Amino acid sequence: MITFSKRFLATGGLLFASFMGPLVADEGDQARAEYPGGFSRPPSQGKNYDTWKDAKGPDVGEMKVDLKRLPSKVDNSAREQFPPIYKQRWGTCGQFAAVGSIFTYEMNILNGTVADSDATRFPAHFSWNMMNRAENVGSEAYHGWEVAKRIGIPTAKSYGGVRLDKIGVWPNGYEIWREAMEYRVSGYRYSPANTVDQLNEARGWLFDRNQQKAGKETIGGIFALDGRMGELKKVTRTIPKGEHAAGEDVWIRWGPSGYGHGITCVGYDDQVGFDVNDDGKITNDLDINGDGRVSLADWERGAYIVVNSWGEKWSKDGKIFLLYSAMIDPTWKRGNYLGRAEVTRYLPLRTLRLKLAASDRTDLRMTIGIAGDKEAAAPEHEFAPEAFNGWPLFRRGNAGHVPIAGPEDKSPIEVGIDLTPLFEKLGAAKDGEGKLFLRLTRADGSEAVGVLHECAVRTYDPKGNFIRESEMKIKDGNFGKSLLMIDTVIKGLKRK
Ligand SMILES: [Ca+2]
Ligand SMILES: [Ca+2]
Repeated sequence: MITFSKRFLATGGLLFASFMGPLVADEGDQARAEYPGGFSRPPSQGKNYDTWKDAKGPDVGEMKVDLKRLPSKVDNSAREQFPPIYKQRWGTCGQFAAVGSIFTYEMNILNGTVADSDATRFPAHFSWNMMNRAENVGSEAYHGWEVAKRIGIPTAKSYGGVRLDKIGVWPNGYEIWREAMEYRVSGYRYSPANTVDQLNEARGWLFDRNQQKAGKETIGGIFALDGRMGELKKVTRTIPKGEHAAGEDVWIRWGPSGYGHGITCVGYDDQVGFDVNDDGKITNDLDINGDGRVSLADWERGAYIVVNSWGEKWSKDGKIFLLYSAMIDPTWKRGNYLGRAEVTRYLPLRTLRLKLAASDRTDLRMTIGIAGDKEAAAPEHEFAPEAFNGWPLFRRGNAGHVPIAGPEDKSPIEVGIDLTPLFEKLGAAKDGEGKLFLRLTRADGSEAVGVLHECAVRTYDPKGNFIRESEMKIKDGNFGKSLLMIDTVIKGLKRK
């Protein structure tokens, strides 16, 4: 099953072909962050968009790798923070890797919890339904991590499971959207693994993030991987009797054809090997690819441990080895990189609770503004939430031209939007009172219509406890044919 959409590959490949470096790197190349192709961050943000900017942890290559500490094997999927091996349906692989597995794992480590129930697991479909155009198309890991940065991810418990049984459904319930705000990604990064230095940094990340702490265990990180999955039989081998990990399967290369498939790299085993060139021995010091030098590309021993979302029975246990050398594949222009994410907790102080219907959620246009004077005629600061403006961040990856609740469902839904950053922009207000503005309309040329049923501002204390709700008056909630504008006085602001 190939779950990467042709359309995404075509645009990404054409736009970004010029940014891609040589796939066979110089052996001296150090570990470093890189944004390969169009699949590692949203092209709409331009070349200067730093996806690690808000992360607290050290960037790729900043920490010294201490090889002496690294054990010969690490498998983080055996940890209690790692969720079960899932069986995906539809083109959800990217989100099963990015959110279902990696986000869940990292959030449980951060929280000191274990991923043993839906209360501590995170859904693949929430972020998927923000970008899949309400169709069965593939996604990239960054889609999920950007949704987690900008909206957050609700737990599988409040969402209704790790997956839903229908494509394109948005959750109905303020508390689901409010809960999502708490669980966020602070930054994400991609790095190549084409040289021994880069491989060692990756092994260090898998072991303890290259962050040794005296007297304290640091739990290792995991990676998103994009594998080429066509003709897998040609590259899948079973480790023969008498060898380390005999009977297990190993990919000696990526598939010779096909598109990207999101999978999760959970560890490594330096002892796993396979006699790729069939010379009767497993070596790391012979030039087996005939390029006149010995490099990581020639290694027959040492493998990543990969979890796939094709069920726990796939390849015996849902997992497979991937030779370190397979990451160097000059036949695949897209290239292979390791993606990591840092997660964080966040509590909003002000939110907007909305109950609304809309005939086309991608054509919806919503702005929320604020002014530090309750008599103001116009906002001083304004923002346009991505999810309610057709996801401009993702360009063609949007939530589909369907009603806001999902395909063929015209009912209104109740959602929540974080207003805290908007209020922070304001700083202080005259007399401690200001004005909040909400504008609802539709995209130029669209026929979309909608109805705003309820609108209220909610206030929380810094510990996340609900303080109060102030409902805004709506005279006529219809929008689309005409612009809907409502405003309300906001109290309790810092005084100028
Ligand atoms: Ca050999
Ligand atoms: Ca060679």
